[in-house]
Amino acid sequence: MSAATKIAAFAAALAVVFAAAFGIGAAFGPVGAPAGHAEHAEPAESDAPSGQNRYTLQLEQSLAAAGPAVPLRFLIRDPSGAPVTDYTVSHDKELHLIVVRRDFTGYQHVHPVRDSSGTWSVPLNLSNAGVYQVFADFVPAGGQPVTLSADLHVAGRYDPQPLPPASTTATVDGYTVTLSGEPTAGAASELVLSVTQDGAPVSDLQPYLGAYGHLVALRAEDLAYLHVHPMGEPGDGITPAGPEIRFHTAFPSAGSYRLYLDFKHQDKVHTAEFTVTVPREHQH
Ligand SMILES: [Cu+2]
Repeated sequence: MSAATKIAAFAAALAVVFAAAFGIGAAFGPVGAPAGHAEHAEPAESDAPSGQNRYTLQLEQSLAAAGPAVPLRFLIRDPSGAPVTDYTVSHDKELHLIVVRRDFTGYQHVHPVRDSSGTWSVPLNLSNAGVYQVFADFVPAGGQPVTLSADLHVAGRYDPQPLPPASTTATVDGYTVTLSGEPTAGAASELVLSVTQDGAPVSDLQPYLGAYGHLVALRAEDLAYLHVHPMGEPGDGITPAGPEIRFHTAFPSAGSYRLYLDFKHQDKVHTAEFTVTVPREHQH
């Protein structure tokens, strides 16, 4: 299995975590806006309820040569500047790394390994040149969830792709995934993703990092990273193993978003991708 398909979880697993994050969703909003963009150059710490702007993501190298397994190394520094070596496991992992090229292609959700000094490393599939955004999603021990991002520049000829048009169906590896729900700007939205294989509903999804599906949403305008939380978890007695997977998210604004659903079936992880348009006004 390639690094590109070693995709995994990022959202909060426990109902209590879900409840807490959901409750502050409106204030929490998108996170991980690119550092260095002028409009984000002066993050107001008081605006970050989790204090996440006081942590930093430091890539060892922000330039890389293209290749199918390019080693990436990085540190997470705490507000004092020290490398973070103590994390709270979320969805079976201390840290989830989401990597996507700025044109929303080349999506990867991987799990780096950490050494005792706090340096994380993971190979990335950077076969295609361009600027990638790297999101580190983690929970420092005793703290709130944090998502940080950094740019990774891959040298070579860049052939940017347009954002695919909005669609409620996606196909991947012989599966068709259908999206329903009413994405609403500035309010909680329930999204339902339904998985079929060769036209038949899939009702034997496998738990993957504590859930039947993991959904990452990125805002098309600025790659703001949205937290999306699965509803229910395997083994809770009420959450079915498909074909429907339900999520809660709060889209902060109208516009287009790119969604990436990871699900596991027959021992393989697949990623279905959607473009979603959140209408400017919601009709009640
Ligand atoms: Cu993950």
